[in-house]
Amino acid sequence: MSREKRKEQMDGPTQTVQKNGLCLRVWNDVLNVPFSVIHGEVKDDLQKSVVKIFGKEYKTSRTMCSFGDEGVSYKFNGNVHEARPYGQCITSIKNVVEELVGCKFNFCLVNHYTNGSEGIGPHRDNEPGLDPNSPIVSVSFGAARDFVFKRKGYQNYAMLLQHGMVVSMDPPTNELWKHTLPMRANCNDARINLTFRKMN
Ligand SMILES: O=C(O)CCC(=O)C(=O)O
Ligand SMILES: [Mn+2]
Repeated sequence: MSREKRKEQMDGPTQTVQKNGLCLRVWNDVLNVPFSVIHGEVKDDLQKSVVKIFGKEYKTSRTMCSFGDEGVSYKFNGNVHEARPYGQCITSIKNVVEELVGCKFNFCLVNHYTNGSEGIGPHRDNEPGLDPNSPIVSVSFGAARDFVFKRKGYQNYAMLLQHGMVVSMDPPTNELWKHTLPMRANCNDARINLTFRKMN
């Protein structure tokens, strides 16, 4: 990436959203990491996770793994994800993200969706230890997918998450709004999402 392009990105987000507690900063096409490179770094660590729905346990169709500073772990749906050390590619992405957003992160959750038959239902990131005062930053690679924010009594807010896009979900977004990656029958390609988080 040219110095001019990088400087332009460091000057500010491509788009900001500020309404009804939905506070987003969006940088388009800010990371020129090929899908194959990020996939190559995480593929051996990806595993299905177990979720509990009405007391019954199911395996997720998407696969996940996590990376973080030494000693950091993350509870997700009752599963403890021990953070593995960041690889080279995630380290370089983390450095760019921290510079863009202006915060430091100590944990990165990775989700891999094989195609549009895999998604994630409406939820808040409300796992114990997650710092409520820190942004949660989503970075997308591969297939473009719709991403929808929902809050009772308000109109949904939908956006398309495209390869190389960085979205900072700033407080109080995660407190007030749920987010979901709906299934899409017409999507045949894989997608990887990284979310950078701060755990206390
Ligand atoms: O894949 C995405 O864009 C969202 C992932 C997500 O919301 C999560 O892991 O909590
Ligand atoms: Mn989430």
